[in-house]
Amino acid sequence: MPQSLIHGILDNNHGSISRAITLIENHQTPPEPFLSEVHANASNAIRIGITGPPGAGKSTLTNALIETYLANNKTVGVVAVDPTSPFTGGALLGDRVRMNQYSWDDRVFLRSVGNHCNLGGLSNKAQEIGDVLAASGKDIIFYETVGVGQGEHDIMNVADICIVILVPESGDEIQLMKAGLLEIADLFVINKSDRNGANRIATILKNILHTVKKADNVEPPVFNTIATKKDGVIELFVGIQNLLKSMSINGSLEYRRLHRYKERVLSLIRLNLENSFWNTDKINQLNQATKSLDKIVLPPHLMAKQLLEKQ
Ligand SMILES: Nc1nc2c(ncn2[C@@H]2O[C@H](COP(=O)(O)OP(=O)(O)OP(=O)(O)O)[C@@H](O)[C@H]2O)c(=O)[nH]1
Ligand SMILES: [Mg+2]
Repeated sequence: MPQSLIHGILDNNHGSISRAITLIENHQTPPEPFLSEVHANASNAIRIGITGPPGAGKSTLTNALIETYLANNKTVGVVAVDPTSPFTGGALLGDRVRMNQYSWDDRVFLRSVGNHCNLGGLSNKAQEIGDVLAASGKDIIFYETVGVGQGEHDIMNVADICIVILVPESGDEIQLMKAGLLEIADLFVINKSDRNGANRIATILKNILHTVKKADNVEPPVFNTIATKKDGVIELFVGIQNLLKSMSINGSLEYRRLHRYKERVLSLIRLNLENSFWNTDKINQLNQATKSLDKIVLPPHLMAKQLLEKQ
């Protein structure tokens, strides 16, 4: 990766940012000086995860929040992660974000990425992409991802705070509990509050949050919005900023960032060890041994031991 690309990113050149993200998406590990430069310049951005069911209004709400952050002199990057599409280099997924009014605005950078069926890999990439955006000077980075029951847990590991968006139709008490959303949400939004049942679901949710305390004992606030009319967006913005402030004071923001750093190191080590372990010989041995069920003679732990001891 040429030095000019790094300079481009640090100068907030959106073409350079885009090229760097494509390199990351295409599994090309950027060279060490690049990563160091990016990391050295990437510490201050706030990373906000936004998840919720398909069509809940995540993009519309993100769009409205972008406007509010811009009005408060903050610059914004958005990474929309589409768990149903493979990586495409970002070109085809653009319409999913539906925020093209910012194409020529150098205060806002938007990018869609696919999932590539590998959430461990995805969260590393999503973090590297976040680092690039942070190094370009973006103050706020949104990760939008469709919450379909599991993937959001992984993508949420990349954010400082997580916003879960529900709609009045999001179901009864039991469904909310089952969805496992309580543990990941720092803040809830009931969007489409122009529809029937918005107050009802907000009340149910608040009751649940009051009785089921999270590990950190903090009760996530609940906001009602109508994203299409920008109703409730200022209140949500203030809620986010207050949450960040209290997390910064009580140390949980620092704790999460440290945890994230450690997880990244651990996952890179895992990746590295696996890559250096497997060679054609070992892959062949495992494939031979697992050709059919009646070919299997060793219990799994002995098979693993044999492979581990192989030179
Ligand atoms: N009535 C109503 N419609 C809304 C509201 N917010 C968003 N919508 C509409 O809901 C539809 C989906 O909105 P998106 O913002 O694309 O939802 P999304 O969650 O990003 O969707 P995916 O990324 O496809 O999962 C659009 O037609 C929006 O105009 C709202 O507050 N009220
Ligand atoms: Mg969307």
